[in-house]
Amino acid sequence: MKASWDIFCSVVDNYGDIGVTWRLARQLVAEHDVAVRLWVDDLQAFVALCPEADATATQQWRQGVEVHLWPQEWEAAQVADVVIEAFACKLPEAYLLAMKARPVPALWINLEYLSAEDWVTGCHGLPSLRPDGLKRMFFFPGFEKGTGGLLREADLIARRQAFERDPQARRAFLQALGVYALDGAHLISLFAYENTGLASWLEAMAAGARPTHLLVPQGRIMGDLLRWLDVDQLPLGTVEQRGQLSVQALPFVRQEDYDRLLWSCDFNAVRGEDSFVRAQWAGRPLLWHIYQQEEDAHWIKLKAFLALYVKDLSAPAAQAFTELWLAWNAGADMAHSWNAVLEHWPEITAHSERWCLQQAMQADLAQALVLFYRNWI
Ligand code: TRH
Repeated sequence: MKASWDIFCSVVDNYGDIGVTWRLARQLVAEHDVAVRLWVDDLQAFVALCPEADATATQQWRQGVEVHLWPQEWEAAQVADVVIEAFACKLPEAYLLAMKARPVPALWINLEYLSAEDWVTGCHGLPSLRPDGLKRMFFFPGFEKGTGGLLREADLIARRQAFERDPQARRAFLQALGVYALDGAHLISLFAYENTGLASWLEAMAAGARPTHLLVPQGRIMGDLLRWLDVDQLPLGTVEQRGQLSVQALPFVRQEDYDRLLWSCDFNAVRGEDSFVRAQWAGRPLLWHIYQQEEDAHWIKLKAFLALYVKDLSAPAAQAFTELWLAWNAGADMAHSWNAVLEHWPEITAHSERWCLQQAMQADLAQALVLFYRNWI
């Protein structure tokens, strides 16, 4: 009989919580032949990533995953063999009681946020014993040996590389989105939170030596963009031109198409957790807008990743790249660091692919979870 997995996801805000858990659920079903129930408390966010989903259904099957609306009143449910509590989302009391009563204990895993900080390897896989006798294991995704790795479908890199070898596929994908970029223009995607640094970046691109076409999926950065363009709206399909910069809004596309968008661009600005990882798998230069945490805890996380990422770049390229990321996350002026990054473009581009292939040598997160379970039983 297949092992059963329950994944619990509470959508705190935005799309990262459901983005990660939906991706993990699909991969477990597709590659590890397990039965997965995904419990989500906000189906609207789910529908954004998987548009054929029904935002009103209490239960539905999507790509082999049994997706449930996380009920307000929990009735006794059969506890799965493996229980994933994503991002400490707090399991329902009734479910915990059922876990306690289970004759064969379930493996209870708290799937943590991604961080490149040093302490992660020391905490990955550690148990925490609770007064009620239940044991919860802490599972940390990460970039280095000794962590749980990153979410990556087994064929992802091969699919991306096949897409890159097929210019017609790229053109067709972009044209379906209404994108007709100039030959030779830098194509950039922009997915970010509100950012006061945006105007200076746009100015720099508008004044640049070569054309840039900026693609902006619907989202939180739109207000800053409209303000700089000095327009009330940017309807889908229209292109606003300012100097060397053309700007186009895109619809929020399904999760699989967002990958293709990243693969189609020369540079991707991403945010949060899942798009950040996907941009790394795209093997292209990226700019990360990290999710802000209380007491500025996110700066430590940002700098830890940067230190790791730029290690193999030349000193001037590493400096330009680091300054760009720091400026973006501080909402500061981007002009100087953007122009510096442009000077090191070929090196940074080659490094992005190397980083991707190096990271792809690690076991992926789904694989690591399955192995963790096997070792546990
Ligand atoms: O949306 P995010 O900012 O998500 C989060 C949440 O805020 C969460 O609470 C926080 O804890 C976490 O960040 C760190 O960014 P993220 O993680 O990149 O999630 C976005 C998802 O949306 C990702 O799965 C990619 C997907 N996406 C699409 O499917 N289509 C699109 O057009 C775009 C722009 C994104």
